[in-house]
Amino acid sequence: MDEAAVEQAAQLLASTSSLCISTGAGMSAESGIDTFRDESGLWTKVKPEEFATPQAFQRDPVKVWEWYRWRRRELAKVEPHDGHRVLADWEERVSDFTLVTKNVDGLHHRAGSTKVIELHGRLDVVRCTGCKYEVIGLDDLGADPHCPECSQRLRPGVVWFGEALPPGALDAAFFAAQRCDTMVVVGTSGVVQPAASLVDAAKAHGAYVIEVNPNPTELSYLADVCLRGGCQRTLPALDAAWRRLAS
Ligand code: BV8
Repeated sequence: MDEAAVEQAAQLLASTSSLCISTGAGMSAESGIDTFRDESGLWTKVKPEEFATPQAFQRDPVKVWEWYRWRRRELAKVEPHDGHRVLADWEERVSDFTLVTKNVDGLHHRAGSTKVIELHGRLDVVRCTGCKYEVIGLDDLGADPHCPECSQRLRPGVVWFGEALPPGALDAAFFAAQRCDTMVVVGTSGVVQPAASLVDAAKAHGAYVIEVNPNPTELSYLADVCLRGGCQRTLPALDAAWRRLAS
C-alpha cells in the first residue's frame, strides 16, 4: 500500500468538519458479495436488462425473482468486514457525517453505521406490486411469492434500472455531497447514474476527494488522492494514520 498516499489522505481527514462517504459494490467484495463490473462480476454472468429492470420483471417475474432469491440466500451467509466497521466508527469522529451507499446488502447497518442513505434499496426488503405490504428479512419466500393481503406478486425492494431513486434519499445525498469538505469514494466504478454524480457535486464546490479502489475508475480523475488497494485493509490503515495525527 502507498504509505505516502495514506498519509496524505489522513491529513485531509484530520482537517475535515463535514465528511461524506460514497460506497459501491467494491465495499462488500471482501465480505464475499460479487460486484457487478469486475471480471467475475454479476453483469458478466447475467444481463442487467434481463434481471434488473421493471420490464424484465414484467416479462418473466419468476426468472427475475429466482435471481434475487439466490442473491438473498448468498447475502444471508456473509458478514461486514473491518472496512465497514471503520466507517461506522467515523460517525463519532466528525459531527457532520453522511454515508451514502448504492449497496443493497445492508452491511453498513450490520456494522453499526446509522447515518446511512441507501440510494438503491435493500435486498432484505420485499414489497408488494399491488399494495403497501412488505416483508423485511432474508427468509426464503418461495419460487413465486404473492401478497397475503391483495394476492399481487411480491418484488425485490431494490431500485431497478429505469426506476427513480427514492426522492428523499437522492436529495439528502446531494445535500451532503454539496456541503462536505471531504468525500471518500469507496468501491465504485462510477458508471451508474445519478449516484456517480455525487462526486462531481462534491468536487464542484471545492471538496477534497479520496478514492479507495484497487483499480482506476471513471471517477479517478476527480480524486485528490487515490488509495489503490482493497478497502478491507485500506480503510483500517487510513483510520490508523488519521488517529496518529489526531493523538
Ligand atoms: C434512473 C439495485 C431515471 C438493483 C442498481 C436509459 C434508461 C433509463 C435510465 C438510464 C438509461 N441510460 C442510463 C440510465 C441511467 C441508469 C444508469 O446509470 N445506467 C448505467 C448502466 C449507464 N440509471 C438508472 O436507471 C437509475 N434510475 O436513472 O431513473 C428516472 C427518473 C425519474 C423517473 C423514472 C426514471 C437507477 C440505477 C439503479 C440501478 N440499480 N442496483 C440490484 O442490485 O439488483 S445498480 C447496481 O449497480 C448497484 O446498486 C450499483 O449502483 C451499481 C454497481 O455499481 P458499483 O457499485 O460501482 O459496482 P461495480 O461492480 O460497477 O464496481 C465495483 C468497483 O469496486 C470497481 O471499481 C472495483 O474496482 C471496485 N472494487 C473491487 N473490489 C474492491 C473494490 N473497491 C474496494 N475494495 C475492494 N476490495
